[in-house]
Amino acid sequence: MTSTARRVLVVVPTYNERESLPGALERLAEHAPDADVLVVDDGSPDGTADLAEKLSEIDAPHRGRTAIHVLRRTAKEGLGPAYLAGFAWALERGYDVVVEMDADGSHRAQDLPKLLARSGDAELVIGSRWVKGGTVVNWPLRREVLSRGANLYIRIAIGTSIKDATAGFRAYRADLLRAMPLADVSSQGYGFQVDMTLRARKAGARIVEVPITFVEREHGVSKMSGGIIGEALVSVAKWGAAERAHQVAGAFRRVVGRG
Ligand SMILES: Nc1nc2c(ncn2[C@@H]2O[C@H](COP(=O)(O)OP(=O)(O)O)[C@@H](O)[C@H]2O)c(=O)[nH]1
Ligand SMILES: [Mg+2]
Repeated sequence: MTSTARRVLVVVPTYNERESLPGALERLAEHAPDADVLVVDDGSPDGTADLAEKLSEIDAPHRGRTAIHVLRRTAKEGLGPAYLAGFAWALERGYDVVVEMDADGSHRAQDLPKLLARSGDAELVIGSRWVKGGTVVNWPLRREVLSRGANLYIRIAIGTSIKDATAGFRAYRADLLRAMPLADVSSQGYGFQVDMTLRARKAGARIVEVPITFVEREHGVSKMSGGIIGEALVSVAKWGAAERAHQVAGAFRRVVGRG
């Protein structure tokens, strides 16, 4: 069989996304009718999980074979733990490809086939705003400057050529997730994405970026705080220093001929 027979799970973390979720799921069913969806909700007070469960019972016109599952978590613990729970759920059920995708419409379902097409030859495919052909719609200049600046800082600090390491629209091959140590991932938000990128690199993964169009949400509010940005920047400095120390130690061992 060709790669189209792979089983794909799209993990969609939600916190108060009642207004955005129905459209996001509808577009997913339309553009990726063979993928299943797992909504991972952290006890949204607005009833997002109940709504997701209702939607899973409706026969949407485009849904095809798509199943919508809901994983209810009791407390808001942040994006990282929600994704880790979603990955574990996917691996237990034998999915071949696991996608990260926001519920707020920022990640367009019509870009997903592009990501999935590349996941045949790359273990991690990043939907990138900052490679040629990638773009952002409805972002104020200061957000663009912040994201581009943060990614430049990451490139320099950890020595990577990846242009959008904070991106949250990704396709992981399950074999990569199985090979990555995930038990000690404690980072949140943007830091989680960078952390996962570094871990994928360490696991020897082929990582590619494909250009996407990122559309700022129309409904609801961002859950990312200044604290989450700060956490990411501090973590990157730490990881960068550790990488450098590792490289220096390696060079030293080569020079003195030990190992
Ligand atoms: N389950 C869960 N989802 C979250 C949490 N924080 C954010 N999300 C979801 O993660 C996605 C991205 O968050 P968002 O606030 O849009 O971040 P931004 O696009 O970087 O401003 C959205 O689908 C949110 O609902 C959380 O603590 N738990
Ligand atoms: Mg968003």
